[in-house]
Amino acid sequence: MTSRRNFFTGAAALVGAGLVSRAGAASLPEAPMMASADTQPPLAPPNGRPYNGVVTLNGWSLPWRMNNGVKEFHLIAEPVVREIAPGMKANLWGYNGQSPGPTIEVVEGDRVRIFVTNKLPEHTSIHWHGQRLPNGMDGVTGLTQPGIQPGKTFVYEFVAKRPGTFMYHPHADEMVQMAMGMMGFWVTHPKNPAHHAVDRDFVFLLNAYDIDPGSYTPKANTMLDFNLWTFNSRAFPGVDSMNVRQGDRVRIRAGNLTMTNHPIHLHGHEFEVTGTDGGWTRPESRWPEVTTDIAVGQMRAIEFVATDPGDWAFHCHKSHHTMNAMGHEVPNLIGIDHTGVAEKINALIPDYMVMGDKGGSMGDMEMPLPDNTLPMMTGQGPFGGIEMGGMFTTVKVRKDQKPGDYKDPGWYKHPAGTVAYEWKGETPAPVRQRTPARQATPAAKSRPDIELNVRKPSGHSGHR
Ligand SMILES: [Cu+2]
Repeated sequence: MTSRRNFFTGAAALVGAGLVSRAGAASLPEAPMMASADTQPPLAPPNGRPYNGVVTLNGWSLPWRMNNGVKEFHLIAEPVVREIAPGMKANLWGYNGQSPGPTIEVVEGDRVRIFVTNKLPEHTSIHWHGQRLPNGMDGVTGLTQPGIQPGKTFVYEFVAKRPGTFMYHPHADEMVQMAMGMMGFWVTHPKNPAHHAVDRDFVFLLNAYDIDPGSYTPKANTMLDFNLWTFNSRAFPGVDSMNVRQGDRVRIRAGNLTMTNHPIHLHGHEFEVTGTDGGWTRPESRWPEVTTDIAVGQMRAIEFVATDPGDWAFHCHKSHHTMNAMGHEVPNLIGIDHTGVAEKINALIPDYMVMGDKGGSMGDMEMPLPDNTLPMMTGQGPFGGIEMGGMFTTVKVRKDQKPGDYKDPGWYKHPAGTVAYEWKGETPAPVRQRTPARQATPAAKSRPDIELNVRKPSGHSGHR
C-alpha cells in the first residue's frame, strides 16, 4: 500500500475536524481524513445555519470552518485504499482518505469556498454536478480552468443557490479518474429546515469497478463489463443496512456515476420520486412506484413512510448487479447432465465447480478464491445464504429504533405465523386442463393431456 496513512488504531476514525487553526484564517483550512468505511452518524452543524443532516451509506460528511461568513472546506484528491467489503480492498483514487469522497452539506444561500489539493500523479479538477455557479467555477479542465497540477491547490467559490441533491467529480482524464473512484455527494439543504423535512435522509453513489480477482487496482478502460457493482464503493455484504423507526418518513438519495442505468427496487413499501438532478419534483407530478430507474449521470431522491417492520431488501434489479466478481463466460447447464464433466476438469483444475444442472445456486457453496476477491453471491442472512452481492442492502424497519439512532438492530424477529413455511402434507400430481371434447381430433385424443390450445388470428382487420 503506497499511500496509506498511519492512523492511531482505536482512535476516532475522523482525524482533524476543521476548526480555524492557530495559523489563522489566512491559511488553508484543515483537511479532515476518514480512516473507516463504516457509516458515520449525521454531522450536526457546529456553526452556520441549522439543517437536518444526511447519513452517507458507508461514508461521512466533511466538516468545515467558518471564515468571515464563508463556509470553507478542504478536499485532498489522493490515492486511497478502500475496503470494498470485508476480505477485499482496492487501490482507488478518492478524497480525504476514502472513495467516494466525503459528502459536502451546505444550506441554500451559503457562500462556499472549497480548497482542492491534488496529491494524484496527474492533473485533476472538480466539477460541481448540477450547481448554478459562475461559469469559471464549473471545473471543466481546458474549458473553464487549467488542470490542477500534482502538488497544487485550487480554490472554488460560489453561492449554493439551489437546494437539492448534487454530486462532484473530476472533469479531467475523467474516464480514468472516475473508473478509479473519484466522486462524492453534495447536499444543499433548504433555508427553512422545515421544508422537505424527513426523519431519515440517506445518500449514496452508484459506482462500478473492474478489478480482476486477486488484484487490487481497477482496469480504467472498461466500458461495460464491470465485475464489482457497488453502493458508495461497497459491495454487499459490505454495504451497511439503512436502519429506521417504524412510522419514519424516509428519504433515500442516489446518484449514478457508472456507465449504465440502475433500476433501484425497494421491497415491502411504495415510494415516490421527490427529487431529481434539477430539484424537488412538484407534488402533483409524483406517482407511486416500487422501482425507479436511475440513468447515467442522474440523481434521484425517493421518499416513503416506513410502515411495515422487517428487513426489507433494497437493490438494483439487474440481477448481474447483485453479484460480485465473476466471469461472464459461464455456460448455462440447467437441464444438462454433466455427470463426469466436473471430474474431468478437476483432473486439470483442482476444486473447480461446474454451474449446476439444477440451477446456479451457489450461496452455500465454497469454492476456494484467490486472495483479495469476493465470492459471487455471499451475504448470509438468518435463514442461510442470501445469494446476492454487489448493489444490495436492506432497509431495517423497527418499532423500537430510537429517533436519531442509526445502529444496526440485528435481524428481524418475525412474529409467530408470519414466515413462509414448508407444506408437509400430500403433494399429488398437478391437474392439467383437458381438451374440450368438441375440439378433440383423433390426433389430439392420442396425446394424453394438452395444456393449451392456441387459436391464431386470421386476417389483419384488427391492425388498422
Ligand atoms: Cu444496476
